[in-house]
Amino acid sequence: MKFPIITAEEAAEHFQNGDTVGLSGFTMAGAPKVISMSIAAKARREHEAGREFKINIFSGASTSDFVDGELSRAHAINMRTPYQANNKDSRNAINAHEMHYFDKHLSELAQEVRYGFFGGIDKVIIEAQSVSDDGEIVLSTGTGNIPTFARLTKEIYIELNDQLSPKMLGLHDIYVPLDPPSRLPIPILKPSDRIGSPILKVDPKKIVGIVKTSMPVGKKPFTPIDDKTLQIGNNVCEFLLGEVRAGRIPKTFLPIQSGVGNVANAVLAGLDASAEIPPFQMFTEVIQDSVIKLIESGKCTFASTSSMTISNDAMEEFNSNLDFFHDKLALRPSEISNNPEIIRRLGVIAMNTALEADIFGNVNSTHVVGTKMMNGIGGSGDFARNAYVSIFSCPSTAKDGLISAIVPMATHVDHSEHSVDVIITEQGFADLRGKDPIQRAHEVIERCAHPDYRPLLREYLNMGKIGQTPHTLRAAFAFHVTLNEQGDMRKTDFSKFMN
Ligand code: 0RQ
Repeated sequence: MKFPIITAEEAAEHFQNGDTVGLSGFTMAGAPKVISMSIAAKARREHEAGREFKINIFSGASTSDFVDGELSRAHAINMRTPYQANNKDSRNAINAHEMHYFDKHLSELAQEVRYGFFGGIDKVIIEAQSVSDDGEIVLSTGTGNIPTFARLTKEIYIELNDQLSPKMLGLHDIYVPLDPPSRLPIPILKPSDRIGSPILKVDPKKIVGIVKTSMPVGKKPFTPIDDKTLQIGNNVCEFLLGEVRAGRIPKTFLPIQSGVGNVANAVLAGLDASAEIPPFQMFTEVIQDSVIKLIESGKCTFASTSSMTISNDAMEEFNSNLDFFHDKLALRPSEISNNPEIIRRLGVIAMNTALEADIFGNVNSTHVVGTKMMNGIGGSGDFARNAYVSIFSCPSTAKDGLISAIVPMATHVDHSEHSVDVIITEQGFADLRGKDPIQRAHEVIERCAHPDYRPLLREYLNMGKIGQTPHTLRAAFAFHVTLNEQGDMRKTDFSKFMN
C-alpha cells in the first residue's frame, strides 16, 4: 500500500484548533473510533498547556462514545451537527452552551455543506474496510455524509478496521445528486434499485495516512423488551393490519421506515409474527438486529439504509453469512436513504418516536420540558413529513408516571399536526387523519393518554373557548410548570394558573 501507515496519535497531531472535521458513518456504525480518541487526548494536552483547542464536527448522524463522549469530556468540540444521541457528556455540553449544536434533518446536511452554507471541510476521518492505491474505498457499516465530506476536504485520514469483512464489497450504493439547478430525479423506483457505486472514490493525493485498527464495529445488544414496549409494538401492528384490511395499505404492503430502539424492535417482531402481513421491503436510515432476523426469515426481502447499527453478535452472524445478504441490503449516503423525494414517491410507512405529543397532534421529539436537548431530530422529520402514513409512538408516561407524554401543549414542536397522522402509546392508537383539532384532542386523550391523566386533559380541553384550536394560554404549560415545581404532573391544578 502506498499510503503511510501511521498511529492514531500521529494522525491526531495534524488536527488543529478550529479545524472543521467530517466523519464517516451514521450512528456508531461506520464512525471513526481511534483517531477521535487521540484528538481528545491532544485537546487535553493543549488545554493543560494553556492553549485553545476545539474542532467543529460534521457527521452522518450520532456517533459513539469514542467520538462525542471522548471529545465532549475533553471540551474539544466547538460546533456539532447534524445529530448526537444517547451521550450524557455531549448532551450536557450542549445544554450548558459549551458546544454549539445545530440539529438538522439528516437528509439535508450533505447538500447544504456542498452549497457552502457552513464553510469548508478541513479534514475527514473515514472508517474503511479497504483502500486501494488509487483511492477506491470500501466503506464500513455506515455511510452517512462521507461522500460529500470526502469530495470537499483537503485531507483524508483512514481508519482501516480489520473487523470488517472483505466480503462487504458490493453492499454500498454511493450516489451523490447534482445540485440545483442541475439536479435530476433520483432513479430509485423501489428500495432494491441500485443507482450508484459500491466504492467511494477519493482523490488519493488527499490521503495523509492510514491508521490500522481492530476495534469492534458492533454495539451492545438492546435491553430486553418490556411489557409496555411490547404493547406499543402490538398497537402499531394492530393499526397497520387495520389499514391493510381496509384497503388503505395495498395487500403487497409498502416500504417501512423504523427508528432505533426497542419500540422499533417490538414493531418489527410483531410484523414478523403476523401471517397477514406479506413480505415487505424497508426504506429506512438504520437497521438493527431485528431487521437482520427479518431478512433471514424472508419477511423483509430488501433493506435500503444508511447504516447497520447492530450488536457484535449480530455482526458476527452477518459476516459469516454475507453472501446471503449481498442482494438484500444497500448502504447509502443519508441524503439518499432519507431523501424526501424518494420517501414520498415510494409511499414509505414512517414510524418514529416522540418525547411528548400534545392533544392536538404536535410532537416534540427533542426537548425535555421544552428546554433541554435530548438527542435531536435525526431523520424523523425527513420521513414523517413525506410519509404515506406517519406514525409517532411513545409510552404514555415517563419517570414512573410523574410525566405524561400526552400534554395540553407541546413545549417544543419538531413535527407539527400537519405531519402527524397517528399517535400510538401502550394505551392504544389515535388516528388523527381527517379530524379537526377538537376531534383530534378527544381521540388522543381517550385512546393514548394514561388513565391517570385523562381527567386533567379533558378539563384542559373543556376550558378552551376561543378559536379552532382552543388553547387556554395561561394554562397551556401547567403540566410542565407543575412538574418543575412539584415534581409530578399529576398534581396539576389548572385553577392556580387562571388567577
Ligand atoms: O429517560 O433514559 O433516564 O430512562 O427519555 O425515553 O421511552 O426510553 O425512549 O430511548 O426511544 O427515546 C424521543 C428521545 C425517545 C428518541 C426519544 C425520558 C425517559 C427516558 C428515553 P431515561 P424512552 P427512547 C432515528 C430517528 C428523535 C430522533 C429520531 C429520539 C428517556 O427516540 O431521540 O426519532 N428521537 N430519530 O424517561 C421527560 C418526557 C419524556 C422523558 C421520555 N416527556 N419528558 N423525559 N423521557 N419522555 C434515529 C436517527 O435518526 C439516527
